[in-house]
Amino acid sequence: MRSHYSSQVKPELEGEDVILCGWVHEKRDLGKLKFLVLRDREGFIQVTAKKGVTRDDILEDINSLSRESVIQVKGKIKLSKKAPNGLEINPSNLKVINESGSPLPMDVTQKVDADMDTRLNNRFMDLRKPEISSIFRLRSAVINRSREYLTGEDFIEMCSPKIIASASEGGTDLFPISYFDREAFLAQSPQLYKQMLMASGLDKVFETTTYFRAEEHDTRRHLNEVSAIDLEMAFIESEEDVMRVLENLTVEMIKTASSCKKELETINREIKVPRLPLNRFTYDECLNLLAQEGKEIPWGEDIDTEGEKLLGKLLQEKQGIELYFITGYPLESKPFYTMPDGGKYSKSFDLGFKGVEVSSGSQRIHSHDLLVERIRHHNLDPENFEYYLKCFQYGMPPHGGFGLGVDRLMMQLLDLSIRDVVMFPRDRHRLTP
Ligand code: AMO
Repeated sequence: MRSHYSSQVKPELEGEDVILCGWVHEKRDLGKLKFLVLRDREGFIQVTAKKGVTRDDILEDINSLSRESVIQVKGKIKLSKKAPNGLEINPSNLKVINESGSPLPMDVTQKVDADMDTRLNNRFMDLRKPEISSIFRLRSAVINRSREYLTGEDFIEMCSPKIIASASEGGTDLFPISYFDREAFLAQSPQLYKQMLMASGLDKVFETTTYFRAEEHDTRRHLNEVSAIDLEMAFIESEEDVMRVLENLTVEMIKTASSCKKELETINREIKVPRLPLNRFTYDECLNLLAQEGKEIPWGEDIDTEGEKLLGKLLQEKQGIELYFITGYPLESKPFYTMPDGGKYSKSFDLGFKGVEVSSGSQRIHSHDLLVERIRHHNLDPENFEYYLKCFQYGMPPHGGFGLGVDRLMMQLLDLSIRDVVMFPRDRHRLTP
């Protein structure tokens, strides 16, 4: 229906006829002159109609059109110093494709700030704002790069089931569903499936995936449906091999974000690309750093949100570090599949980004008997994991992996809340749209 997007209309094309399609963003009536700003995916363009020059029916249509109606405009490109991009369209035809109702449920011109609920209730309209759609164009570029990078590193894309029979990350955060006459759950993660693939000989797999977590948190960093990149690799010497993939991948994703100049300009952000290798801090070092600031965390407990934030602030302000690993967590704080590291520690890591955990991973246990022991230790029943445990009895190589929360990464990258970077977020109170 269109010959050009607004951004493709350039001064060199002066005098040419173009056909543009989009929404009526704004209108201005100066009597003899009528202006209409047409908005499409790529930007804005001014349509200028003049009494005595433009056809009367077009002038009438411009008069009566409601904002946000969908139109098709055919016209000549004319250079104009007064027009926003230095050019305008003089219409020879205007087709009203679908008239918008009014009043509008929210303002698209950003003259009136809407609250988050109004924005999410009208997400289709919220997304018409370039500052909002830019977030998702950038997100798309970043995810695309992750897939490109990992396939380039010989990882095979997998697809794990989202309807599962038993918990993968502990039993408390599951959404139960009815599966014909049996109980089933929405998958918390592809954890058990990606590990099972390590016994298949595929060696290196990843998945761009969805986690379903029935966590009752209501914060700016938690959702109940999460996008993540899950990865697992076999024949590793230690979790260090996995960390190297994670740091390379994350920095590639950040680099891609930093190259999205137009989007960053639209949302008014700058992105710093971290240097490799990333800094590593042990859990014990982090506890010490926090204790020096008066934040005591008993050994063995998770670093809570407040602690994470404080740590992020300290590293950023004192050492200029934004992206960092925390290694050597207490075994007790990690899931049953995590490889122990000499007694009370584990071969695990988290990736922190400006005070928020964006990824966690570990080397996994590959010995069947130790795994059964750890499952029991976590008060889980090995019988429920029979299909998983079987893979450990017939040739399982040493392996490890991570889950990288894409929503969290985007949120930290752009200094926004998690709801800003997810098109249709799911939280405790939101099930529509
Ligand atoms: P974990 O549970 O730490 O690990 O999840 C991995 C990453 O996913 C993101 N994430 C979330 N983001 C927003 N809201 C939530 N409710 C939420 N829950 C998790 C975080 C987190 O770092 N199987 C392991 C990964 C592995 O070891 O391979 C796992 O799921 O960014």
